[in-house]
Amino acid sequence: MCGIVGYIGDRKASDVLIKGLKRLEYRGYDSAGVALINGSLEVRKRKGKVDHLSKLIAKEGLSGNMGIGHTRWATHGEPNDVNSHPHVSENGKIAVVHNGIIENYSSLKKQLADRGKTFQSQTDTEVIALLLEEIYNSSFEISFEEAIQLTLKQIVGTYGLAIVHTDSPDKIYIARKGSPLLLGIGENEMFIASDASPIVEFTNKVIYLDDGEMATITRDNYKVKTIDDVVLTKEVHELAIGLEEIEKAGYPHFMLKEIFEQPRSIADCMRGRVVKETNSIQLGGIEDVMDELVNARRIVIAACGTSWHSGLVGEYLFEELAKLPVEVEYASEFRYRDPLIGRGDVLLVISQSGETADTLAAMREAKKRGALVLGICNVVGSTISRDTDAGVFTHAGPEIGVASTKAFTAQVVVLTMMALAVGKHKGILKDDDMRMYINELLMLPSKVEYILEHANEPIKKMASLFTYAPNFLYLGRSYNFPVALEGALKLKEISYIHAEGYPAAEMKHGPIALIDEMMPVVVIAATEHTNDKMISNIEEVKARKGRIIAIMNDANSDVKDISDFHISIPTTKDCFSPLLTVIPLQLLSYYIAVNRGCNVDQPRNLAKSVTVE
Ligand code: UD2
Ligand code: GLU
Ligand code: MG
Repeated sequence: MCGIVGYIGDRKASDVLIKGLKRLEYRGYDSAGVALINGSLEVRKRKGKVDHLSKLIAKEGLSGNMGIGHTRWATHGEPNDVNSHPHVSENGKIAVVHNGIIENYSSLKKQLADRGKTFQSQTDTEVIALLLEEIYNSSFEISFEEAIQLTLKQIVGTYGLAIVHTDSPDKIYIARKGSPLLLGIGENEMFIASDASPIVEFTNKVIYLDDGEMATITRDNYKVKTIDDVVLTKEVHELAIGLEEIEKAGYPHFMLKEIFEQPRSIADCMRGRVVKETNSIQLGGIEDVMDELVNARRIVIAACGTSWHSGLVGEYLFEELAKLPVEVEYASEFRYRDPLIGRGDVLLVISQSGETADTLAAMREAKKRGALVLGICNVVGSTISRDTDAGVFTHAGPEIGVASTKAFTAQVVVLTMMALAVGKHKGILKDDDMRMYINELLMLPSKVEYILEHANEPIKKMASLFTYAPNFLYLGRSYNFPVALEGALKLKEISYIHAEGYPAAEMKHGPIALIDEMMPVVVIAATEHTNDKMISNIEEVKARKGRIIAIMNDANSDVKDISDFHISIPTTKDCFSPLLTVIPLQLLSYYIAVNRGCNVDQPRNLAKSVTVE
């Protein structure tokens, strides 16, 4: 999920690597490290900024002309010096840097431990170093390249990998599955990186590795193969873009990049946790507290902003799938009102950064009163993730745009998995129910992908018609009521248009007075059991000349005929609907904000992580 660099040539490798790591800093990271081969393997790694690492290297010195480096965004094990990459084999000869998640890492780790291997870190990555060493040392007949292939065949998950070995001090090995890697070709020197930003100042000739491919690189040559040993001829591309564009992967803003990352981030969040083979949900983070959760009197969810909206979706999920009563509170209100919470209750706090001040305070208040305190955070090692009794990480990857998009969907995925796990544990969901839900869950990433492919252009066009609307109303029912709130918040945050979200039926009790031909009304009509009701609400708006933008699906095709605009999305179970319906709303707010010339990634007056009350 974070960054990789590598160099082999005549330059001082540590300089190239540090510079490259600094170029990758925009991605957000928690620690960094390098490994160089110069006679022996030299590793330097540090928690925190690349600057810390660079000072360490300046102090201790580090010579050599080849090596690999990494900025880490922890998924497995907290950000500290030991968990930083590179990870080294037991004999100190192999170093590995890795982006991504090894899904079957705990079973591999157990097998290696049973065979007497000792691990230094809590990372998933270290199993690669140890397994590779074991396979390579198992026979004289195996080349290092073959050992890498055999290792990768045992690995389930995603990786961008760079590997060095003191036995081949003139080679860097790389491999890719689901996490990007490219090779930069210079004059008698080669560069590798997870995106072009560290390479662009040295060369514009690059080769993009595809999934299932690996390469062996020397200073003046490279050989690309599949991991099944089929030799490939790769096209050499010319880089013709600037640094800024590279950092945003070609998107004009981080927000749009993050919206488009959602098929991937949703899959990452479910990786190793939604297990089709065993028809189960495995959330290691809450295993130990499952009994307490199952027997809880109620869950109180406390959060702020977008996380509060995901909490509201959580209420519907837990109450439907696990029959567990839930209340959702603004963290700021909860902390200041002498809340009725104690032993037998669960407080679940949700925060992207894990540092939100009010949410932290709510967590401390509930802890003091004896409740079990659980967290859902995106940032491993954050204060909330450390101070909660247990929890689940969202693994959405670093989110840079201030307006949250992929963190929201990942939070909803975690809440969904939690509700299913509790429902199963309580015996409310039977095996057949679980099978049905799991099948549907696993289809969500491709359904989100479908929406991004098919709805993006129509929404862009539609947005231009509403750029100067002074107000917006968003209506939804059931699972899509929180999505209406989230859609309105997205628009407010980045376009500065006044927008309100309402449960559709509440419209009659006030906001209907606002409706006239100037008022666009976004109607989320994609939950099957409320379809008829939504149609009545649309008619009510139309009768007052409001303009309807409908988010709908085939199960509600009548909506098409009575709306001014409609965005069609795939169908899913009602309880998973927010994960699809929110996507067009993110895009709509994005394009309206862009049309209005707003600073989308850094809206005025807002900060990414609100660490003040
Ligand atoms: C965890 C470990 C992983 C591996 C795996 C074994 C981490 C980050 N993940 O992944 O390395 O050992 O288990 O199957 O080390 N937590 C909180 N509050 C929060 C979020 C998380 O206390 O807000 C705790 C959680 O209870 C667990 C740990 O942090 O002890 C990791 O949570 P996770 O969601 O990454 O758990 P899992 O099983 O996916
Ligand atoms: N899963 C690995 C870790 O937690 C790699 C994380 C990354 O992509 O930075 O160390
Ligand atoms: Mg309730």
